[in-house]
Amino acid sequence: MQIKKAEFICSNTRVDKLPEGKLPEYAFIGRSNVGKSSLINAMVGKKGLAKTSQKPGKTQLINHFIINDDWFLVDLPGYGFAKTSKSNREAWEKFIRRYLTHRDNLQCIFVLIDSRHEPQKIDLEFCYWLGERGLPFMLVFTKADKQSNVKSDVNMSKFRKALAEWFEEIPKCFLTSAEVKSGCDAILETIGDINTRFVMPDLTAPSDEVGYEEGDEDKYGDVDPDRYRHGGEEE
Ligand SMILES: Nc1nc2c(ncn2[C@@H]2O[C@H](COP(=O)(O)OP(=O)(O)OP(=O)(O)O)[C@@H](O)[C@H]2O)c(=O)[nH]1
Ligand SMILES: [Mg+2]
Repeated sequence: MQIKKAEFICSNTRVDKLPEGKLPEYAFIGRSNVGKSSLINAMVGKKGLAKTSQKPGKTQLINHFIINDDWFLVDLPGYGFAKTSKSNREAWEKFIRRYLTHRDNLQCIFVLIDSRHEPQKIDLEFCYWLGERGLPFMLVFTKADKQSNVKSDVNMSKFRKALAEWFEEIPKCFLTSAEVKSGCDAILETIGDINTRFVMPDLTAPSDEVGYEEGDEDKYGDVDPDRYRHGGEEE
């Protein structure tokens, strides 16, 4: 797929304030610092579209980008960010999980995994969580330029093997590097394929099932959208 246009739309913490789900949507998720924002920039060929940083915890909101006026690409905050309080982490997890389970136009969740490491419990558990809910996902191994292909292949195989204990069918895997832009075209081809089969969800269905609880909004009170909004300078 050729990328002709890639634009930032908005940053959110609330599922009921997201852009209307009329287009197919794809989300990037994974541990903090795994390279989600960098890979989005590499895929669309626009450095600085999604904000990146050497410090984990850069992306803190649900960030929507529209690609070719045709589909949404979503950059999510990373999980497993150690430098935050337990209650803050739980609040984040809650809003991300709510997004993943309530976004009807979400076609595929790309789970990013650092190809340099052996399977990590936190990544495996997140995949199990998606599997239990029947949410469609694929695996994207990142930072392949940092070690030999042999090492990446070994780690990818180990991860697939660990998943095979739980899953009958192992999801599709991609090996990527944002640095040398490898693996990006394969992901874009897959997205292009899925786009051709997209059926718009019933947007008139009642949206009162999002399940907000009183006071939820306050839990995200320390998020300053101006600080975390995308589209600014790369650090
Ligand atoms: N060598 C190399 N470095 C990468 C690659 N992808 C990302 N990085 C670096 O890893 C760091 C984290 O990248 P980000 O894209 O900000 O990671 P993220 O997953 O969006 O992080 P959070 O938003 O904090 O969850 C940055 O210093 C990037 O330059 C890659 O493919 N190769
Ligand atoms: Mg990020």
